Amino acid sequence: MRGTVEKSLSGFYYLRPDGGGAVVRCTAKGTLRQAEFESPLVGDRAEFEIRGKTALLTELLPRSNSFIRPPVANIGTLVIVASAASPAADPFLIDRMTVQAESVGAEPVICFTKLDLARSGLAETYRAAGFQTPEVSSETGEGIAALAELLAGAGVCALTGNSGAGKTSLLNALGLDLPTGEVSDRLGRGRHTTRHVELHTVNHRAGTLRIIDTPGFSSFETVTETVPANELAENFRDFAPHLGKCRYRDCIHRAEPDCAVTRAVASGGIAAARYESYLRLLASAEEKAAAKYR
Ligand SMILES: Nc1nc2c(ncn2[C@@H]2O[C@H](COP(=O)(O)OP(=O)(O)OP(=O)(O)O)[C@@H](O)[C@H]2O)c(=O)[nH]1
Ligand SMILES: [Mg+2]
Ligand SMILES: [Zn+2]
Repeated sequence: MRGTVEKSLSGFYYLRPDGGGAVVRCTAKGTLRQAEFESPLVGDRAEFEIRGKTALLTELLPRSNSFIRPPVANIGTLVIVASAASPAADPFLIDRMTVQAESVGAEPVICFTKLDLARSGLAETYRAAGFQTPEVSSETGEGIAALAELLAGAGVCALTGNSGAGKTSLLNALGLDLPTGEVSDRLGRGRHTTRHVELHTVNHRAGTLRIIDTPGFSSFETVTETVPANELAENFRDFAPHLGKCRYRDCIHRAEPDCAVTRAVASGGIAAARYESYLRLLASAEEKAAAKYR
């Protein structure tokens, strides 16, 4: 039988059989458990067998993509959730996530929450960069129907972003009833309310939504995946109109003369903050590559 991993907890994988039916709790075949890179992720498609009272996940089907943080697979849309109020959104975190998503062929959508409290100036920046930027309030419901429309045709979606940004609240606004947590007044940080990754199905007027909720990042965490330096620029969609127009074919768009990207930054065609994120990611990719030879 085949199904989709909806949750993984304490060594068990919870699979929803294709065609519906109750979730089946499986253990994984020994070889799957041992090889770290092969361990099942939420969103994975898998074969399983029911043997008497127990069920066994026997094989993972090929993935269309996967992420390390959050640990999910087969993602159509990565919804980067950013608060317009507290906790303050971190543009560098947003940019890192857009690059991760673009590099594995998932569509990044940047969703700004807490619209009832404030409007994020970042929405315009990201819209201009070519992203969908739904602005919503889970409190008043503003923008939620439009978000549902956007996500209904978007494959399996995964929510990511800071703790307290309002990921779980979005699912509740779409019709679920999950626990959420306050943001600390003093530090403006979330409380890490969501503790595990789980694929939820929401039956909405707009269609059936399949959305993975994930534990939020803390404010200082770094993403572990690195896109190689020479592939970074192609994962900034706002750079696309300018690529291939630099003097040097292998231009890294930093200090080279006659660079179309830095020219676009100077003329406002590329947002300075996006370019700054590019330079930071470039430096860390180079550092990581150099560390390999030490
Ligand atoms: N006013 C307002 N508050 C919101 C909104 N969305 C979320 N909140 C509040 O923000 C706090 C954090 O929301 P959660 O949904 O738990 O945040 P999360 O991103 O799931 O956080 P983690 O599970 O820790 O990663 C809660 O107190 C919510 O009530 C919103 O649109 N408006
Ligand atoms: Mg949560
Ligand atoms: Zn260049």
